[in-house]
Amino acid sequence: MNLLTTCILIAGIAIVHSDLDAPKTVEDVLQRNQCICPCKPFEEKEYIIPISRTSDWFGAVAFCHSIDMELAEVLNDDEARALGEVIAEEESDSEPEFYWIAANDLGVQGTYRWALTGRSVSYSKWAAGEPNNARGADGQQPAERCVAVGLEKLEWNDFQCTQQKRFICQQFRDQ
Ligand SMILES: [Ca+2]
Repeated sequence: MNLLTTCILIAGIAIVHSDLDAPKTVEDVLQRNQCICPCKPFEEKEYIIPISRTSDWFGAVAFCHSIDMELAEVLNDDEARALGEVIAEEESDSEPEFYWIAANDLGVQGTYRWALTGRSVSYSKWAAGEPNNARGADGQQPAERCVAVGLEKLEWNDFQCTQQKRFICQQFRDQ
């Protein structure tokens, strides 16, 4: 057997072996190539709460943009946990305190979307009885259309978008 034949034989064995060993499902691919899809989203996304600043919901969207961030989206349990950690680091002197996030139903009442992307809100952590689209005690106020996260239980509630609240911005780190 000359060298060329040996090389072809080895290459052939390698191909057959790699075929047998090839990933067969998306999960296989992701497990073998974790850099394709990081398992820890917070290696690439971070939340911040601008210090001592309150705003209505629209101002919160604008402020986050002004510092090259966007109002926070919370897409899954991992993100909810990370958001909770950022809120827990805050010192609060007023209770109960809420923080604006990007969810709103300004387009179609009852259909919640994320401000910037327009993606539907599929993951959510509504408090019991929320969202209630409340219109104030006299029933004459504009309906509640913008969502904030509560300091204590990290549950969501809808509020009138013109209320002044703290808010949370997000940004994606460069990979
Ligand atoms: Ca409400």
